[in-house]
Amino acid sequence: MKNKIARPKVAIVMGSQSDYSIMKLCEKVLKILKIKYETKIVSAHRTPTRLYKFAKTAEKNNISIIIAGAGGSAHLPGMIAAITSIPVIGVPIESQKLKGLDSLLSIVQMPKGIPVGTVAIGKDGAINAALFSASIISIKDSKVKKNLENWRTKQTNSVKKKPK
Ligand code: RP5
Repeated sequence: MKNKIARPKVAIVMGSQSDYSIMKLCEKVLKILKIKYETKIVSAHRTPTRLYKFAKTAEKNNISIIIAGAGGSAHLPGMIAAITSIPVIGVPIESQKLKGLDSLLSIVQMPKGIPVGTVAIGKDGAINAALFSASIISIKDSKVKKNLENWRTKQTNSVKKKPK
């Protein structure tokens, strides 16, 4: 009997409920591309035990990629990456006072040894984090590759030749 290989799953995590209006764009894109995902609030400073348990069990729970959105000092993606070797993509959330520059620098400036892939601040970053996950999954999953290629073709076709 053949062993059933589990489809790759993405975990979308965020530091606070207030990040969800941005992070739900990851869900939207993954849904379109037919990629399995789970979504959780995991805060590095408010729920450190939850963070540790999540990162420690991610591999056992068949998570292939983790997208972590955080704002302000934004240590969530780096902390998760320190606990698991599953690839982590950080989405800098736009903060009120510094407009997300704080989040961006916190996530992108990981010292050598523990990498975190970093995308743009806010909505663009959330969408690109999901698309980037799809690209990584596409290496081994031909269905996702096809879905991603279709998505790109649609995008190309939606660009008009002349402005109105
Ligand atoms: C971070 O603090 C979260 O990722 C969020 O972006 C920011 C503000 O959180 P709230 O005060 O809105 O809960 O942990």
